[in-house]
Amino acid sequence: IAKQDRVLALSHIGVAYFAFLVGTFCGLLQVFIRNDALDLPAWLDYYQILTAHGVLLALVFTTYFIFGFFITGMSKTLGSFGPKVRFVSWLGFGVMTVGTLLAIVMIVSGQASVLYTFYAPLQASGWYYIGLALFVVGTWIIGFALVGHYIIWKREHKKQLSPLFAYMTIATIILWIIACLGVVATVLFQFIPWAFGWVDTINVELSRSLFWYFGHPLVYFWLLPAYMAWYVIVPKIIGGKVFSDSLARLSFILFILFSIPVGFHHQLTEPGIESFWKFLQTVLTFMVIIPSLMTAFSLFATFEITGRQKGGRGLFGWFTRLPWKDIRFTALFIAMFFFIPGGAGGIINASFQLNEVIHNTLWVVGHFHITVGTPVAMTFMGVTFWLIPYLTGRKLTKSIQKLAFIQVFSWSIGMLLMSTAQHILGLLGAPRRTAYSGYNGNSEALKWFDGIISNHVTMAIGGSILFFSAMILIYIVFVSFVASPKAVKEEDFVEFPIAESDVENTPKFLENWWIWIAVALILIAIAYTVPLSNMMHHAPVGSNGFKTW
Ligand code: HAS
Repeated sequence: IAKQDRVLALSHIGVAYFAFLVGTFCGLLQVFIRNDALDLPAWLDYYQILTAHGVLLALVFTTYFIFGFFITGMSKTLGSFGPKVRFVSWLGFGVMTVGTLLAIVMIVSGQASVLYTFYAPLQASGWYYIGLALFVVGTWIIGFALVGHYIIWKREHKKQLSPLFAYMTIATIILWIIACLGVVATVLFQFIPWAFGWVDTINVELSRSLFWYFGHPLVYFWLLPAYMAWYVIVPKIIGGKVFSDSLARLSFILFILFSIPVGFHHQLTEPGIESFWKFLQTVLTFMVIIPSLMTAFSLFATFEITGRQKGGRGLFGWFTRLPWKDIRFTALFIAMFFFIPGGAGGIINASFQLNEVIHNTLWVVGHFHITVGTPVAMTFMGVTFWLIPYLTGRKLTKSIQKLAFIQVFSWSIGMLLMSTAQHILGLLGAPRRTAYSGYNGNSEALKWFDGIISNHVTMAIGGSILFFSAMILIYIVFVSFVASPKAVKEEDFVEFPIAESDVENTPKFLENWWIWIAVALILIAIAYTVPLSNMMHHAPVGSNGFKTW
């Protein structure tokens, strides 16, 4: 791909890994505080570190990495960007980075210890919300640039289906833009006026609902780029092709339809929302599980077909024919493996009654470490190993590959220990989001930590192994950016693996975005209009006589 596109992509990936470095350090502090092994100085607050950890890893690392990946893949599959697309992308990068810096300054200066979910009535400095708004606007600008690049390609290739990678990128951007409407509404119309003191109250229930309207599809904004690697890149690495082009496209469409009208499954224990609407959104949540089950089916099929083609016999012989020594594959396979318990945990969370048991406990923290923290993050790691050398034109040396194995295995072990402890402690009743890790010496609470796995030490050991793994990764990233020898010979150049995908039988209507956007909006209207308008109707009245929106 063109040099300028490489620089653009590398800038995104560079910021992503800087956020990763600081964010994982905050994670290390986190587990030691919870283990009562670290007393923070008076100027540093537990919630401040927790906010930095969540924002830097869950929002900044993921988003920058995702756009770096999209830019590379779009330039690779649709051709290099034109000057306009490139200019708009840089503009988006600039706006997003100004927003990120503003938000980080607010967190570091202790004026935004409101966690990454920034629920009202917790209040941060108004500048924090401005930073968040700029961050989202920046992503929209880059998103529009990528959509523009796609439209130009479509004009030149009339009646052709776009390459699978580009199709999936556009689907993810559509999902992201519709999802952000909720968070933009609450930030602009509720948080900013309230935080700057222009109104004196805030409608808490409405703000939480608008947040989760955004918050749940946010997790699919993280997941879908990982699915792109699983669908498009893994088959190429293992020497096969995409199992079914239509199935892959359909699963992305189902995410556009069902990932948004489901936010209430994060609010099942909250008053102010009638049970009927919670129930409806629970049903829709079960619909959004289907594309993940389709993905699992498709991956198993790809593995089995390719393994058999390579001579694997018997019921499981194909399994041994997969390229286990190739870190690009092994990392992604382990990532998928973690998503089996991760997804099962999600189904438990979404079950209306079972949610009563796990809500606001450490179980949820365990859940998101084996969804975004491993399947997604480890897929990004597995992609990083070849993506940076591909962009910098440097070698992926044998020693780096060995280190990458150590990195991926240590991450897996660390995550296994930490998240298992969190799940068990959560089931026993340990709350999340609390600085009181000793639970004020409550003897009943201290009994939770009696078991070997549920011991707080397990969590700290897991967290320390994770930090060790993170530092190896930072080293690999650094070497791939600047220190590894330049590739000169043909065979030293690292490829961007893209699998063949047969489009002959793929129905064209799958790429008629307007149909899917319209159906998505109808579902959102059904799931949200009545409950949101009820919330606005009962909104508190401020001292100025206006209802606080
Ligand atoms: Fe979740 C809370 C429900 C998926 C992230 N989730 C969270 C939070 C985060 C998060 C960050 O209903 C906490 C938010 C907060 O701070 O409060 N989640 C679900 C459901 C799914 C789900 C139904 N979550 C995710 C993903 C995330 C993520 C993905 C990040 C990327 N989640 C919930 C609920 C809550 C929640 C409630 C609120 C809890 C509460 O009360 O607070 C589904 O999408 C899951 C479907 C997935 C599957 C798995 C398919 C498996 C595949 C792998 C195949 C493997 C292969 C390898 C091929 C059905 C595709 C095989 C190899 C072998 C050897 C076998």
